[in-house]
Amino acid sequence: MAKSKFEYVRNFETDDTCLRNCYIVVRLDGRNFHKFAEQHTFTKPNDNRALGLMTRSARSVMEELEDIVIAYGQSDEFSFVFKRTSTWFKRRASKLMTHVASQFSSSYVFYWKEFFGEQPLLYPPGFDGRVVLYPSNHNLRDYLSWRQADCHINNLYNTVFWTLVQKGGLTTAQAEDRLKGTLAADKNEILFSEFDINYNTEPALHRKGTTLIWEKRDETVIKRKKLPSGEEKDVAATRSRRRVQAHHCDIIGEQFWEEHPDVLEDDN
Ligand code: DGT
Ligand code: MG
Ligand code: MG
Ligand code: MG
Ligand code: MG
Repeated sequence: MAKSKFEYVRNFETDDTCLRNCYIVVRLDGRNFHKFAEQHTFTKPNDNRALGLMTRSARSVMEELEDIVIAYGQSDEFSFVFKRTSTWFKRRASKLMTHVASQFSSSYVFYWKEFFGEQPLLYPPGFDGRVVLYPSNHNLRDYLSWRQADCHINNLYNTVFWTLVQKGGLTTAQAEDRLKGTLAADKNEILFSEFDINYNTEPALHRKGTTLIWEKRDETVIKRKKLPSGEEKDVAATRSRRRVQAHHCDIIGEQFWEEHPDVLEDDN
């Protein structure tokens, strides 16, 4: 087919191919969720409906897009890790990032009702995205550890803050004042001695966030089979199925990675 004289404009596109061998991480973050949470009366500090909807949307991203080996989410953010050998969309950063962001956003709206019931979605939410490349398992694990440490720091602060307000009768300004300069140990102590709350027994979903990985499960299905004699018989068939499994556990230490050795590829 003859090319039009306009064809040259294609050359204005810049190359954004992600470096080979690197894990490609796409992190999404809710746009202005401070306001979104207020307007949709999210419970403080954690709204399980909102967290469930984030996880449902992330599951849809993993199921609909190729090559995501692990995802980690907390608050209004989710990180998706593409396997380092992925060639999906020729590793073009903009394609990967926009597919993740749009699949996630449409899922967030699509599944809203499953989590919020009749409470209306007041306006269309948006999510920003960024792409970061990590060249080694060590760097990738440090990235995920960084997000989980962030989850812990924020959740501990928010848990004490809202306990001081909701149960201690402090104003938000007083609670902020009270927590100024306190260390983690001080915050644990306030919860324990003043409110009888052991932070370590607070829900793991809130303390650890949500990690999604693929897990193989043997599934046994009973099928009715017709025998040559015309007689029917129930036959058990076992097949291995891949499904997205959610975990709310520590991913900073070794245990999780030892228990799931297939998530990361070898460094060499
Ligand atoms: P951004 O990301 O710069 O557009 O602005 P924000 O407002 O999204 O800020 P960000 O992402 O740093 O912080 C997340 C906000 O979302 C934070 O204000 C608290 C809110 N949020 C997230 N999850 C929950 C929840 O479960 N309950 C409540 N009440 N708020 C939540
Ligand atoms: Mg932000
Ligand atoms: Mg945000
Ligand atoms: Mg955020
Ligand atoms: Mg097209």
